[in-house]
Amino acid sequence: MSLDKKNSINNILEESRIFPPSKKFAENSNIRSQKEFLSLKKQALNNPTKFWESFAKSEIDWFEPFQTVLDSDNAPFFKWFKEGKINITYNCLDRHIKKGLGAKTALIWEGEPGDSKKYTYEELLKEVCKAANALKSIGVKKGDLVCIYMPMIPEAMFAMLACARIGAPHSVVFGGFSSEALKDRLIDGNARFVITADGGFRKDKVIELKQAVDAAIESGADKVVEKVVVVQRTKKNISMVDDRDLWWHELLKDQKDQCEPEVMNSEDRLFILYTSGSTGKPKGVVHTIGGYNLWSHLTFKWIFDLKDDDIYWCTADVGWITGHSYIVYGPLSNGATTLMYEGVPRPSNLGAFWEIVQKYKVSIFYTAPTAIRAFMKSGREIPDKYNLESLRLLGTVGEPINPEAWIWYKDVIGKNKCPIVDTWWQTETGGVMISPLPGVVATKPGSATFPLPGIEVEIVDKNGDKVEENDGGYLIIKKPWPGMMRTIHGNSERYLESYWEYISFKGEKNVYFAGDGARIDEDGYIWIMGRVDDVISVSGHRLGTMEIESALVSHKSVAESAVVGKKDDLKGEVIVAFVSLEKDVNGSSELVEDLKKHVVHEIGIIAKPEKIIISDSLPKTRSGKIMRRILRSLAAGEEISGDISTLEDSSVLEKLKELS
Ligand code: 7RM
Repeated sequence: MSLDKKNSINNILEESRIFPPSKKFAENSNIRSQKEFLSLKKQALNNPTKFWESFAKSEIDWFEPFQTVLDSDNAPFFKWFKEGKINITYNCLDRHIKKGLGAKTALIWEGEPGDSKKYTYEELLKEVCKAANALKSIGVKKGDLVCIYMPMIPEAMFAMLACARIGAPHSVVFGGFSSEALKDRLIDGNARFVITADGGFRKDKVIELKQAVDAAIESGADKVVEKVVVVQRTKKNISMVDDRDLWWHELLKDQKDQCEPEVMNSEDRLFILYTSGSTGKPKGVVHTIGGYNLWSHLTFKWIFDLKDDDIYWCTADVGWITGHSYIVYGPLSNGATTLMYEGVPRPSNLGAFWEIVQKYKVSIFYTAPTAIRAFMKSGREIPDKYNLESLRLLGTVGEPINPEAWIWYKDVIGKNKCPIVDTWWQTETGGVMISPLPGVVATKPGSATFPLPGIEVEIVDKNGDKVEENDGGYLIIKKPWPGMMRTIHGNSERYLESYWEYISFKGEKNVYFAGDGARIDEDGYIWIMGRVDDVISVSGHRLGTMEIESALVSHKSVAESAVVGKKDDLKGEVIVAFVSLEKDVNGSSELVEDLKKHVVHEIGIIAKPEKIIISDSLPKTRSGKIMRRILRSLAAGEEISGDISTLEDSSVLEKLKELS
């Protein structure tokens, strides 16, 4: 791991402009004074137990109260609110209805070919209960893992909440992952049930989800999967396997629309979500109910400054953590109106986003920098055609945002009246950790600003020593927080190694290492510099270089491979792969295409390499380690700097320079 490759990013993010919230926004915001903000921070610092206890009691409903706020006995396997009895769907649905909000719109759904639907809280609860009863009827029991592999349709939300209603943890797999990737996740999680669709509409194409489920089951997941429930979306022809496959609509038809929420323990699992790390296969990040409910709820409320009549839209897919926390659980737990859109930005539909904002009078809009850069590239003429007056707050997530894109977003979309919240967090953190509170914090373009109350962040070197102001270092989190991951499914050793043992922190144990580099400037603002491990981010999607390398090496013609990220104006990073071939295999452009296809088959379209460079050999140290630093420079077209004395055979370099 090294921080030097990130220096270039650091330079781009040198930025001194500062934007305080407008008077109008600040006056009406939920947390509006610096004093209030600082007082929250101070309370959290002085007495964290009391701080979390009071929010857990005031914001979340419990069937039975907790006694212990935080149990650190087996740290870093922390437990939160451990005696508490809870069901997150009660907090997301029933309690709002009891307060008379049953007729409020919970979900607005905008489908890709132009269809749309709305569900009130009452209607949503009924759908969830029917689905919950349907799952019970096919044998799903408390504790069973249910895999959800679906397009962005309301049933994806119903399915997640139905699982949570009956205490069956879900494992949502993004619809862009291939059957191979799905198979690995089904087997790793031991998922007995799959909920999918006959297809999904994406980028003018139909994605064949059911076929992928069939292929995953045929190629090995048959040893875990028993039943497959299929939502009808595209009405394309698919085959149904007797005794295994069931249509969602047939299964739900005669179900009762009432289902008592299962009384769960706070520390029971709510879901597993797979994410990429620097080594090995993707990790199944485990989140449990009580802490995650509080954290997704509270962060949503703080950061998006929620008002009763807000129309909130997060453009993520429910297959990612952003969709879990900020399309489903955070907004619903707060009784908000959340919008779900089936489409993703692409050249032919960039206007669709602003049409949706105009049509539904969206007031809070949350998206990724990669989308903003795509909007920016296609010109302001497109958004300028629409009425965006309803917007009052804008957010970004997923990768560092470059100041140009930030300013464009603020000006062209936000008409310079909307604050921007740049939110830093991870699958592992459950919810946002670093972000401005929009009514209080003056923002700097490209900085996620400050940690939220209760979150203690520091930037340190490898030994755990605090680095100097403006120096890059490792971002660590010094105290546990309710929304934190609990472990990696089936691999607690990896949980310890990846997050808790990497930095030897002076004097303190249980310091969480996020995998990101960052610096803190002279005003205390945090600037995220990107991953410091072998994780690359393509359009904000996390991919491990190891995963892609394994996919390449599993091709019969490939002997060895090394994958690096290359900076890209639109996508943040793109994938460049260097491969050497098996003896007697010759490189050709057909082979390169075939290798790209192979990676798409093994992982999914999001992992398709932009470029594959075939070479006789790869640059290695004398001890046989591939020198990725050199490959990164080659991919970027930069001069090779730094020490190359450990390189075993320097002639490799010359050859590679010609090829890249
Ligand atoms: C929410 C999400 C996590 C990684 C994280 C960072 C990067 C996320 C920001 C960011 C700079 C941000 N979860 N990241 N948000 N970098 N500024 N505001 O993306 O698990 O898929 O990815 O994403 O590197 O470690 S994730």
